[in-house]
Amino acid sequence: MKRTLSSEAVNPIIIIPVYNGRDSLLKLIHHIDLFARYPILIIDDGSTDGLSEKHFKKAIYLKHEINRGKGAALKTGFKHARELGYSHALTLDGDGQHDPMLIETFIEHTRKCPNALIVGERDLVNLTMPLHRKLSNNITSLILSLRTARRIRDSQVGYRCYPLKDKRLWISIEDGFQFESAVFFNIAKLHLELIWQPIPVIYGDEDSHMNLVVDTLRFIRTFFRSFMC
Ligand SMILES: Nc1nc2c(ncn2[C@@H]2O[C@H](COP(=O)(O)OP(=O)(O)O)[C@@H](O)[C@H]2O)c(=O)[nH]1
Ligand SMILES: [Mg+2]
Repeated sequence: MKRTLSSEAVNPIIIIPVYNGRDSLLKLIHHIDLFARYPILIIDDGSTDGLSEKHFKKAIYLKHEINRGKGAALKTGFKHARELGYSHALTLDGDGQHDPMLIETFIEHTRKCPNALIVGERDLVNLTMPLHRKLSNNITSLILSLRTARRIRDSQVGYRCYPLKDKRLWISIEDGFQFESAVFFNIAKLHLELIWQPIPVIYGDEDSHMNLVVDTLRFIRTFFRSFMC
């Protein structure tokens, strides 16, 4: 029988992984403060752009001494949040592509279904996204859907709300961008519920840190690993 947390047990923290994106991160935190009143945990993944603890009055700031990847940063954040007693982690990208106005909508889903993973769903067909990112997002979403026998609508999006209680959801060998795709294998294995929340994505002229060749090869490795563990 699935164990259900009561809604009073929902005690979320916002986690933002960042790598060399100081200015957009500071702008984002200012926006979050306008829309949501949750504690914020920043995981600085070895930034070299001068980001430091002194930039934050209220947010908790943790730093990896060297760049270890988005997945590694998220896992550091989840572990820390869990140790501090938080039940859920709302994650969003530090580059301002995720609208903080929707944080409360994600948390509302979590309050109704505390064991579910809530995932943002971008319009991957019509979105004005760089072509290689659009292709990569659509192809990995299709492959993951076939592999998990679940409809994976947006496999790489970073706007999510994770339940932290059962570590098996977010313990993964993946340290890079593939972490967010690998989580869907865990969802399928654990038979957890997935809730999709449509989100707009604000694409400006910022670059993607993803490398088409390297990250595609890593995704293929993630796919094969899913048969082994
Ligand atoms: N911790 C960590 N986060 C990263 C790294 N690279 C990117 N990010 C974060 O991941 C988010 C998504 O990366 P981004 O390059 O914007 O990807 P895209 O918008 O999906 O093409 C960024 O906003 C950062 O917050 C990294 O090396 N380490
Ligand atoms: Mg981005």
